[in-house]
Amino acid sequence: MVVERTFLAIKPDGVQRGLIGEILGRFERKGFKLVALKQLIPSKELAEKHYGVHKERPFFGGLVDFITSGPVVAMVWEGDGVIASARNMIGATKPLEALPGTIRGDLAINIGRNVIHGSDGEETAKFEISLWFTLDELNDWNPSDQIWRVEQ
Ligand code: IDP
Ligand code: MG
Repeated sequence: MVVERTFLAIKPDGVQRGLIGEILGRFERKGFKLVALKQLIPSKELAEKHYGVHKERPFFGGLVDFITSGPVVAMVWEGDGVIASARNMIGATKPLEALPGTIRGDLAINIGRNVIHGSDGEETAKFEISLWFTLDELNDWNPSDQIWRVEQ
């Protein structure tokens, strides 16, 4: 069993719309473990690195302006299969195509304001966690109900 970690971030629209509790609650109830959490207004440099893979796309400038426009809630979540599972819980990039029951399917309508970011694979998760957090911000801990979360 390989325990994974993923990077998730509630984007400025999710923070401004008061959706932090709703979103955190979904990952908590699922059974994943929160190992890092902070609110910050990302610098342009951080935003450009984070979305570097999209730098040739026409929406890149607007995306960087948006993500640096206000507070973001940055998180690291841990658990079996958390990278793919979080992507499933987030839903499709285009909120109108995201299934009901997913975060974007339930809470968003606009591709440029789709509430949350989630790492899309193992390498991306590693890169994004180290971009947004220092090692000492990642907490190793065991929830008292851990026995109910993992395969026996
Ligand atoms: P993802 O967030 O589902 O991984 P990506 O394709 O990696 O989607 O795109 C990153 C972010 O860039 C999206 O979440 C969305 O906010 C924004 N984005 C992607 N495609 C478009 C577009 O065509 N117009 C405007 N914004 C876009
Ligand atoms: Mg992506």
